[in-house]
Amino acid sequence: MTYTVALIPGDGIGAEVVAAVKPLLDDVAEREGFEIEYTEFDWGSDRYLQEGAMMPDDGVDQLRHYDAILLGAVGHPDIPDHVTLHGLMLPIRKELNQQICKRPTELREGVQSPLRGYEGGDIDFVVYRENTEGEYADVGGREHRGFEHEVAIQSAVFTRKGTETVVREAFEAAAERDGKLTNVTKSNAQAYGMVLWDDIVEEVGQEYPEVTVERLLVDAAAMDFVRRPEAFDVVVASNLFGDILTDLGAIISGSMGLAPSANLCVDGDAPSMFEPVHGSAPDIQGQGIANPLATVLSGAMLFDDLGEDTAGDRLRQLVDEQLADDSAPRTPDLGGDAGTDDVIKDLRARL
Ligand code: GGG
Repeated sequence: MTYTVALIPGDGIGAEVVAAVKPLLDDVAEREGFEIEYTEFDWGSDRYLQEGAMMPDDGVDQLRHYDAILLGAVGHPDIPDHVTLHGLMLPIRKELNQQICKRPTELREGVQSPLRGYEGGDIDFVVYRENTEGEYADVGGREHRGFEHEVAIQSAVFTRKGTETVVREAFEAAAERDGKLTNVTKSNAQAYGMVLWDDIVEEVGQEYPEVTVERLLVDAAAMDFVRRPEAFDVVVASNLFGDILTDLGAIISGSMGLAPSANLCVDGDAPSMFEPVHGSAPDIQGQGIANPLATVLSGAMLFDDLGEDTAGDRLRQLVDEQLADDSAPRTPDLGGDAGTDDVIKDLRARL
């Protein structure tokens, strides 16, 4: 079996980790009896600086026929962040109907959390983030630029279909896991979209009597991620809140360098996209010290999505073995002094 994967290394350390991880994915695929045929796309900020666009006009259409997409990161110190995000990552998610973003949050054995008293296994939840609308819908405007009466309007869009899609997926996950769903909104202050969201959680919840639903305002949720992270099982949140909470989740689980994500196409007629949660990190770009494990774990989610679960499990097992081994190489974000390539070399040797 040969799968086609569109590879978008992107910017900064995104390109570094994708290049490092690719041979490991090939090794695991070969062992499990399948092959990956990559097509690399040099889209991103360098292209923007030369040609004025992060990707070609028909970029998203070029991706449609692949089995999956692996993305590194976007972001460049000389380009405003909204330009890079809206020029590449957000249109791919939106136009390929990747309505669900799944972000597992685990404190793994051998990894130290900045939270006192927490050890490997103590934090283990998954965040389902609405991924194509909400606060990231490209709706709004800016008038009277530079004048005293300048005004900008940024609208959040919550559709019944989009909200129900992610909420249902989160209930399904909760029913399969520990039976607890935390619904995060700010419906005391945002009386339209977020109240619709809460209503939908209540409606869909009727179909899952085995799932206990907890409602938290996002400020309380942020506090509880730090105060009692062990209490979470499945979390469902809007685009913005899910984005913020999963960075917090990554840090309490040891490092941004360990957090994977999957942007899942819900209607099955376009590929899903897998990417580390971290960005392009220009502060460490070019030093060869970026942690590649978030991309390895994103690769594991990509394998799961292709139906190659054994290969996905093998990758997760390799990462777990490495992190549990005191003498294994670790990048500086995990307190070590090893480089990106050392970590991958060690994983390949373990295989
Ligand atoms: N690896 C993905 C990446 O570049 N993340 C940076 C970022 O700003 N992400 C925002 C988002 O996931 O919506």
